[in-house]
Amino acid sequence: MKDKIVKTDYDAVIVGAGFSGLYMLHKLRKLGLRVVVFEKGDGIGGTWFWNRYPGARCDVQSLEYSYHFDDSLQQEWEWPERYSAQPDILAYINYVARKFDLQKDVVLDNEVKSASYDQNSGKWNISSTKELASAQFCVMATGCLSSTNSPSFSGLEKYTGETLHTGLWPKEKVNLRGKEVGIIGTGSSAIQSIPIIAQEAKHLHVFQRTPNYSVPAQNHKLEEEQNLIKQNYSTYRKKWEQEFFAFGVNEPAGEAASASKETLVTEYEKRWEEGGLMFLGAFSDLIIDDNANKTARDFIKNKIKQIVKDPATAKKLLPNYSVGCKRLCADTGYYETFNKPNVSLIDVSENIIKEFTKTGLLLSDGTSYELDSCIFATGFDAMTGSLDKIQINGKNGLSLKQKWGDGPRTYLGLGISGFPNLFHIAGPGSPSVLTNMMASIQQHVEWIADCINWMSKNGYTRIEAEDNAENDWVNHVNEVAEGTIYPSCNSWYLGANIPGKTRQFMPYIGGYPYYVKKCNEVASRGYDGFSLS
Ligand code: NA7
Repeated sequence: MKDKIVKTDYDAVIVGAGFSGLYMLHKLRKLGLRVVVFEKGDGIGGTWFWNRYPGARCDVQSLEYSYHFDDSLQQEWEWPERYSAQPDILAYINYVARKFDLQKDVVLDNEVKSASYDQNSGKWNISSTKELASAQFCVMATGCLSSTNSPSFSGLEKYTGETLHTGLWPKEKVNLRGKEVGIIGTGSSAIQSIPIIAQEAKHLHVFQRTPNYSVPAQNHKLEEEQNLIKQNYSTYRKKWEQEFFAFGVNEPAGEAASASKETLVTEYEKRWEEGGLMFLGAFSDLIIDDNANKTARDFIKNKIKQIVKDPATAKKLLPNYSVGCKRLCADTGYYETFNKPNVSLIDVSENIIKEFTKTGLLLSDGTSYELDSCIFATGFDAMTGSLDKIQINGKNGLSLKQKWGDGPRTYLGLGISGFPNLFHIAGPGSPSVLTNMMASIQQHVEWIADCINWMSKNGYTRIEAEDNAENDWVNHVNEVAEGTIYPSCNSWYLGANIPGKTRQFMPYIGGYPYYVKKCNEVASRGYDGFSLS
C-alpha cells in the first residue's frame, strides 16, 4: 500500500480542520498559496466535531463565539440561543466551509504522524495516513483541548459494560435510558452533561475527585438582541476585543477587597442572574487577590448550600480553592440535579477508584458499584497533548518532545525556536483558552497570514523565533501568572491533571489587549524576536 502514496509539494500544510485550521486555509488561499489541511476526523469542526456529549455547549455567547472576518457571514447566520449547543456550532462550521468552499482543500480521515524540518530544502516533510507532503510552512491548528485524557484504571479491560468519553462521544445516539450509569469527573463536560443524563438514566452515580465552581448560564433563545447586535456588529466586536478576556463583560463594581458586604451581595446576585463566566468580572481584583476571591467563592458556596437540599451532598460539592483557578463552569441545572432521587454523588478524593470489575467499579474501601455504562468525563491533555502525539523534529533533528521536556516554550505562543517556518495557533504562551477562543484564533491566524505575506514581499523564505525572545516571553508568561490566583490549585492550565506532566502555567494571562499590542509591535518592527533569512 505504502508505495501508492505520492508526495505532494505545497506552500503550506495545516494540521487540523477546526475553527483555526479552516480560517488559516481561507487566509492563505487568499494570498495565492497552495494549501492543504490534514484532519484526523471524518468531518470538520475540531472540538465541536468530537465533543458531542449530551448537553455540550459553548460557554462564550454565540454572537461573540463566531467568525468576524466576513460581514455577510456574520449577518446571515442566525444563532438560536445565547449559548450555542454543539450541533448548532457544528452546523455553523459546515455552513462556513460551504460558503467559502473550504472543504475541497481538506483531507479528512488523515492523521498526521510526523513533521520534520529538512534544513537542506528548508521545507517541512509531513507524513500522514493518506499523504506524504512537503511544504515551506507548517501550521499546527491542532486545538488546545483535543487530546483526551483517559486515566489508566486498573482492571478496565475486564469491564464488560459500555465505556464512553465525553471528548470522543459517538455520532450515533447513545441510549442510557433505564441504565445504571457512572460518570467519572466533575469538570465542565460533566457539569453540562449530568443534568441531561440524569433525565434518562435509571440511576446516575457521579464520581467526584474535586468539586468545581459553576454559575448558571441563564441560557435563553435569542430574539431581538441578535438584531440589535447585528446592526452594530463591528462596533461590538471592537469593544469586546478591548476586554481582558476578549468577550463582553459589564464594568466591574470596583474592588471586592474594599467593597461593603451590601455591595458584594448586590453585585454577585446581579451577575448570578445575568449568568455566565462574566460572573468573574464582578470586581476587578478577583483573579489577583485571594482575599477578594474569597468573597466570590463564599457567595457561590452559599448558593450551593441553598440549592442542594441534602446537607451532606451540598458539603461534598463545596470546592476549597480559589474560584477561577480551575476554569469556572456555566451550567443549566447542575446543582439542582443532585436533588433528584436517581442521582448520587460519590466522593473519590480519598476513597479513590481502586479498580474496575467485570460489572462495575470498586472503591478503595471496598464499596462496589454495578454500572451498565461508565462515562469518562476526565478531560484532556491540554495545550500540548495533540502536538505530543505527532513526531515533530526541527533543526538538527531536535524533537519537540525533547525541547518541551521541562514544559512548553514558545515565543508569543506562535513560534518555537529551533522549528523554523512552523506556526502554532493558540499554542502555550498565547492567551487562547483564557479568552474568547474565536477572538484569539482570528488574531493568531491573521497575524500568521500577514507574516507570511510580509516575508514573501520582502524576499524572505525562512522565519524562526530567537532563543532570547522565546526565553523572555516564557519568563513573562510565568511572571504574570505568578501574580494571579491561577497557579494556586491543580488545573489543566498547569498540566496538573496528567500524571508526570511538568507543572507549568501554559496560557498567557496578561490579557488579550496587551497580547495583541505586543504581537502588532513585533510585526511592525519587522518581526522583532524572529530571525529571518
Ligand atoms: P476537566 O475540566 O479537566 O475535568 C476532568 C474531570 O475529571 C475533573 O473533575 C477531574 O478531577 C476528573 N478526573 C480526571 N482523572 C480522574 C481520575 N483518575 N479519577 C477521578 N477523577 C478524575 O475536563 P472537561 O472535559 O470537563 O473540561 C475541559 C474544558 O473543556 C473546560 O475547562 C472548558 O474549557 C471546556 P480533578 O479536578 O483533576 O481532581
